Formats: sequence, structure tokens, C-alpha cells
Amino acid sequence: MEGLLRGRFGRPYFYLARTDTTQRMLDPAQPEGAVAVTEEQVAGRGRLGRTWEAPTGTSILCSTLLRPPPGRTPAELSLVAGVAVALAVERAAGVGAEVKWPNDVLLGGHKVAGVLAEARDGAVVLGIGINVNQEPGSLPGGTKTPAGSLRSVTGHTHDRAPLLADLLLELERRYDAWRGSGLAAVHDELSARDFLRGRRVLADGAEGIARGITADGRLEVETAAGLLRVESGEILLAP
Ligand code: BT5
Repeated sequence: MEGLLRGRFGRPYFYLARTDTTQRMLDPAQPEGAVAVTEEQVAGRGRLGRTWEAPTGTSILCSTLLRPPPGRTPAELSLVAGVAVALAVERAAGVGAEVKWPNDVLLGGHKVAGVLAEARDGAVVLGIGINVNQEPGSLPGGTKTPAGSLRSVTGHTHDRAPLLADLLLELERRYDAWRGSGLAAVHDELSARDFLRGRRVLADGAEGIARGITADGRLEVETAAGLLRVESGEILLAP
């Protein structure tokens, strides 16, 4: 895998066949761009105390250590990473990917990846899980957004190492651009892949139409009571 790396991200590169969560394999003392990868997580994490489920050896499960400069808003990193994941995934799958604000990547309406950004001592541990080779029957069922994998969408398996190398390079490029000029650096790529735009959604208990992602990363929702600018949380499609 390390031979495929083309940028600074992934140096150093930590690999364990099995771990609790890759989020805990990194420590803020390591250099920016340190990456942790595993085949199996026994305590894979989602946001808000939720779990991330992936059968051994099927997925990309990785974390990257980032040190955002003062003046930038670390919460935007989920969207920056979402764009990088979408670009890498769509190149591998040959199908356009979408970002579902704030942290999911979808192929054909199915969630194939999730991003988890956790602050740690001034650094951010950015976790990315991508479903690559799960067969439809081994994806989690009963999820709010139906789960998919590259395999379930394209009908064939995909090599994970080149996809991970591509992902780390896209992430590095988008992160460097964001360091320089904030979310504006990826806003066009993000807006072009905005899954929620134009859809009827439930946000903060209110129902409305998602109108897009603002320059500072909020989701705009037009409701009967006016325009909401949602900062964080969970967006459900209205039934
Ligand atoms: C996320 O959380 O989508 C962020 C997932 C981040 C996972 C990576 S893997 C490497 C790194 N190490 C970790 O421990 N985590 C990161 P959230 O939006 O809360 O979505 C979690 C929800 O998605 C769960 O409650 C399930 O409903 C569903 N889910 C769980 N596993 C899934 C999967 N493999 N594919 C699609 N949906 C899944």
C-alpha cells in the first residue's frame, strides 16, 4: 500500500489487521498527515455515539491526523472530506457520487461512506469509512439512509489499495486548498454533488425544502416559517 502513496498524507502509515477504532490509533503528537488503517474494527464509531459496521476486509477504514490552522473552522472538514471521498469513489465506480450534508457520501441514493471528524488537543482526527466490497446481504439493514457499497452499486469488486491512495491524495489537495481559502475552495465541487438540494427534508423538527449549502457550510432549508440555516445535526428526508 505505502508504495502507492503519491503525496504527504499517509506518512507515517500505521496498519493493524484488527483494532477497536482507527480513531484511537493516532495521537496528536504525530505529524499532520499520519494515517491509520485497519481491516476490522471491533468498536467502529459513527457520530453521536452511533456505530460503524463493516465485515472484516471489505472496506476502507482509515483515520488521518490534521492540524487545522487558526482562523479556519474545523467543523467544515467533514464537508471537505466528503468532497474528497465523493471524487475518489466516483472515479473508481464510474458513477456520479453525491454528498449528503453533513457527512455522508451516496452512490445511487445509497450511503457508501461516512465521515467522522473528532477534535483532539487542537488537532482533528478525521475518520473515513467506505463500503467497498460488501455484498448486498452483508450491508447493515434498517439504516435511515439505505446502505450500499461500490460492489452493490457496480456489480463487481474493487481493489481497495489504489482507492485508498487516490482518496488520500484527493483529501490532501482539498485540505490544502481549504487551509488557504476555507470552504470556498471546495464549494463548487460540493454544490455540484449536493444530494439534499431540492428535496423535502426534516431538520430540527421543521419540514421544508433544502436549498443548498451556504458559503460557511450550513444547510439552508426553506420552511413555512422562513429560511433556516442548519449548523449541525441529522437531516431526514420527509416521508
Ligand atoms: C458516520 O456516522 O457516517 C461516520 C462513520 C465513520 C466511520 C469511520 S471508519 C474509520 C474511522 N474509525 C471509526 O471508528 N469511525 C471512522 P453516522 O452519520 O453517525 O452514521 C452511522 C449510522 O450509519 C449508523 O447508526 C448506522 O445506521 C449506519 N451505518 C453503520 N455502518 C454503516 C455502513 N457500513 N454503511 C452505511 N451505513 C452504516
